[in-house]
Amino acid sequence: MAPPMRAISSVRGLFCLALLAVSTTGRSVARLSTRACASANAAGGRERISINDGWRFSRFTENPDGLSYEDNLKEWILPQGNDFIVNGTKHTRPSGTAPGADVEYVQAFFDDSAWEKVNLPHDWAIKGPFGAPNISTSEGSLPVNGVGWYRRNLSEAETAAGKSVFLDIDGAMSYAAVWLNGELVGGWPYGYASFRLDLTPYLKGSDNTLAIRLDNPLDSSRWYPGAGIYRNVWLVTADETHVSQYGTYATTPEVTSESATVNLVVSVENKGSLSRQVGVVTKVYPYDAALREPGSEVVASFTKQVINVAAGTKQSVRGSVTVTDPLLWGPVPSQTPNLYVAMTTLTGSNGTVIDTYSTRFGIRSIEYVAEQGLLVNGEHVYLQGTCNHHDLGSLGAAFNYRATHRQLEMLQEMGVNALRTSHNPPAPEFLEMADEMGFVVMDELFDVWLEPKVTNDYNVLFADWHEADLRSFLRRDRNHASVVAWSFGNEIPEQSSADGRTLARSLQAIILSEEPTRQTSLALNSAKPGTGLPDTADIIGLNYQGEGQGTTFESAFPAFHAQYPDKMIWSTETSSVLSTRGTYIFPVVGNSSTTVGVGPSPGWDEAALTVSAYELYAPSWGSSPDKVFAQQDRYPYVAGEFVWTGFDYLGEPTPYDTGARSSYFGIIDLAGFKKDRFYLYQARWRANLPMAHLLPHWSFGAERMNRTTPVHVFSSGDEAELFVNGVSKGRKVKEEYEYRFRWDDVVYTPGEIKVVAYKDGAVWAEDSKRTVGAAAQLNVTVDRATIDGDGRDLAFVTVAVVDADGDVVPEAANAITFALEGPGEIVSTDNGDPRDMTPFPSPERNAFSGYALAIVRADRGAVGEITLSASADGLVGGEVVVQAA
Ligand SMILES: *[C@@H]1O[C@H](CO)[C@@H](O)[C@H](O)[C@H]1NC(C)=O
Ligand SMILES: *[C@@H]1O[C@H](CO)[C@@H](O)[C@H](O)[C@H]1NC(C)=O
Ligand SMILES: *[C@@H]1O[C@H](CO)[C@@H](O)[C@H](O)[C@H]1NC(C)=O
Ligand SMILES: *[C@@H]1O[C@H](CO)[C@@H](O)[C@H](O)[C@H]1NC(C)=O
Ligand SMILES: *[C@@H]1O[C@H](CO)[C@@H](O)[C@H](O)[C@H]1NC(C)=O
Ligand SMILES: *[C@@H]1O[C@H](CO)[C@@H](O)[C@H](O)[C@H]1NC(C)=O
Ligand SMILES: CC(=O)N[C@H]1CO[C@H](CO)[C@@H](O)[C@@H]1O
Repeated sequence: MAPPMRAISSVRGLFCLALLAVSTTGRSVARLSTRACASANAAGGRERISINDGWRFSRFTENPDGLSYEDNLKEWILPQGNDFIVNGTKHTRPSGTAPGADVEYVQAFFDDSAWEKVNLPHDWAIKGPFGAPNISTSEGSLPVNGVGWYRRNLSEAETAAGKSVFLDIDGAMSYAAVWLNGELVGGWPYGYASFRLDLTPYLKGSDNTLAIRLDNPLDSSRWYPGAGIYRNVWLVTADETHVSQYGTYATTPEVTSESATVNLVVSVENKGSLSRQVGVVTKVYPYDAALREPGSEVVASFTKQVINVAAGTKQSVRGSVTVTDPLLWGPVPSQTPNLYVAMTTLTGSNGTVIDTYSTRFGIRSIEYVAEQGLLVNGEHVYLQGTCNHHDLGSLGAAFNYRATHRQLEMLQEMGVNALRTSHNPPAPEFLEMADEMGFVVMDELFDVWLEPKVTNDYNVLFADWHEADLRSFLRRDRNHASVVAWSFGNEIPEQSSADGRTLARSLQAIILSEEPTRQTSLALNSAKPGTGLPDTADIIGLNYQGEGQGTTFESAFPAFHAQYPDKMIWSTETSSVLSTRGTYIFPVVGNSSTTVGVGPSPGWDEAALTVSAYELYAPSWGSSPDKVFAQQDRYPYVAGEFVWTGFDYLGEPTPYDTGARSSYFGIIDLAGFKKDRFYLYQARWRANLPMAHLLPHWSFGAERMNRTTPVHVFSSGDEAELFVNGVSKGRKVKEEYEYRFRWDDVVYTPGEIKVVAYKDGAVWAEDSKRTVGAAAQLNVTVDRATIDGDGRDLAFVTVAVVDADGDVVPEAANAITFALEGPGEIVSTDNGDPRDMTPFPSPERNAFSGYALAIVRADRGAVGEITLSASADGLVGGEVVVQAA
């Protein structure tokens, strides 16, 4: 046994491996990898380093190399899935020379100096321009198609006797094929999958050339998929006998506040040519959320087990420990997301450490109760969820830790406690954040099975890849405390057929055989009780039908509840309300069950391509938030809802298929500015937060003078009184099944509207809006005053167009020019207007409804002040200083 001090430092060293994946920035990765990971490595551990930097990239709209997955790569790439095929047929790598050996891009001698220098994660399409040839508006009109080649010198990877070297790619869009030193290693076609390649057999000393080919066919997605190596990439070096990829599986079958059973399976892989005797030891430490490291106190130790692992095989050991007085993981705000770390050490026959591996997990129980909903640690948690696409607005699909964290912070501010990863596996870090921040997650794979939604979507891969993709997804994500359900299909076209049922049963069987501790779900928009799919998944997941689509209140909940009395029901997709931030269209027609279908309708301005932000207008399948709330409240056995969507997202520009770049569904717009709807959800989901929010703005032109201009209020109070220019318009009580206060007969005259909300008879919150003056200046603010100078961390700079008194001018659309001084760059700008086709990197951006955004990144190694200034003709400009540290 090592002495105590050494034990702690080696614990930290071990944990660097997991921290690498969760650290905010490349800088902290570097810091950790030199400090802690180096010591772990010296102690015989593994090393996992980021290889995001230093790539060369080129995109080709015509196939430049004669390669194609379908025509010549497939047979060579299929064996990559073998580790994840249990029931199906494994594939054998063909003999002979693999394709691509004659392509110059894979050769060391190829001169790539004319190619673009890029750092990963990288989305080749996000810079635009919009209107890309051959790209549908549903894919966002951005140039996602074509073949992309990435090259990098892999001097970090070294051949060493007894070592294995792996390339871990968290996500590459799509049809990845990887060559090392001119030889095809393998690949993975599904663009949302994480995958590992064993580079060991292809390494040549430390002088290695890595080349990765991606291929995005046209019509492969119903939304903006992004393009490129858009997630993190890692190089893992370990002893050839090591803990396998996704090689641990922690479960907590018995949990009380006094004690918990933690079961752990550790899979050990021996890639060497000799049988190996291996000792497996695991200790459990609490996770220190503040330091983002394990604590030093061992709370439980698994009994050491010694196994013989034959050459070229894997072997698992199972153990069980009791943790007394466990700190449970649970969703905020009622619970705390405590985590633990299991540190596994493999030792050779003479006691030398040969591998170290950390597994972060949570101790918690989940129950799915048909009459009540989800219980976490015995407590009922009503699910206040959003559906989330993977893009990050103007940053595209390229994963960024800060941008993702900011989205989750905003959702939490609104009261969200549940996330649906619609409709594909998220970046691994998304789940790390969900664990740490205390969200529950419905983790989703598959938007289609065999029947397509668009020609080249996953339907072309399903037969060959569904088992590998499904098992790989489950193994990657199974240790996340936040994940409470596996969704294996969204609005699957075959949802009502007998064939669909057969297929669903086989997928359900795979999930059950791989990961039985969570229930499964499907998102069903048309299947009825007793038809194809509802019979198969554990949880009944309904898209829209539970609330009643359109204006009808005819709910599918009772029929499903009657037919499946033992299954929990949740609304996997709700509302789909559309709106343009800050845009109000008159007359305001309709009540809380208003829908507008498709086509010209009240609440829409088809010429302007806008939808009114009274937050009432949904397409034919949707419902206002208010109607969804009412239906959820009428059927209290329903576990909760996942609103479509938290944020606007690129592509699928409903309702305007032409003329818009992004959807209108978001509660928050593409730039991250809150629509009025944010406060309607906050009022319900954070009932104890005193808040009131008035709409519309009160700065209309002469054309609204003396005209009926309804005033609506979103408040967590139970009563509210509206004053128009000091005159009361009456005090209203929120009746049962009402979720907003409405004064629909207010006549517009300039001045001030003010609401006073009450709760239990006492003043609870106030809000007011007044008629503003002309735009006078730009008010520039930043989300964080200091960012890491690591080439990755971001500052989000907001510009508000304000009048002489500092009030936002609600319809301001001034042309703003951004400029930056200091060691950083403007990555992108936006304003949340779905119609704005200015390329995202442009430093010139019109304000929209009073606001514009610039995203600033500090250079790698930057220290000091970065000044971002904003100017506009006729206005006093503004600036903000961000410290890079
Ligand atoms: C668009 O599609 C046509 C027909 O398939 C093809 O000839 C052309 O090269 C494509 N253009 C681009 C820029 O992808
Ligand atoms: C233990 O065995 C390994 C090979 O398995 C060897 O590299 C190492 O030097 C040995 N250590 C000791 C202390 O004998
Ligand atoms: C494996 O295949 C057999 C025969 O096709 C089938 O009965 C069984 O349900 C399958 N198991 C899983 C986990 O898919
Ligand atoms: C709400 O409006 C719809 C038409 O949009 C109408 O059919 C319905 O009766 C109205 N409901 C109430 C309660 O006024
Ligand atoms: C609005 O109403 C007021 C009072 O009735 C009247 O004096 C004024 O002329 C009206 N203004 C317009 C633009 O109609
Ligand atoms: C203007 O900037 C100040 C900080 O400089 C900030 O507190 C205030 O909220 C901003 N106002 C608007 C309308 O953005
Ligand atoms: C991708 C990359 O950095 N390639 C470089 C590898 O090294 C050779 C020789 O130093 C350079 O010519 C390449 O540009």
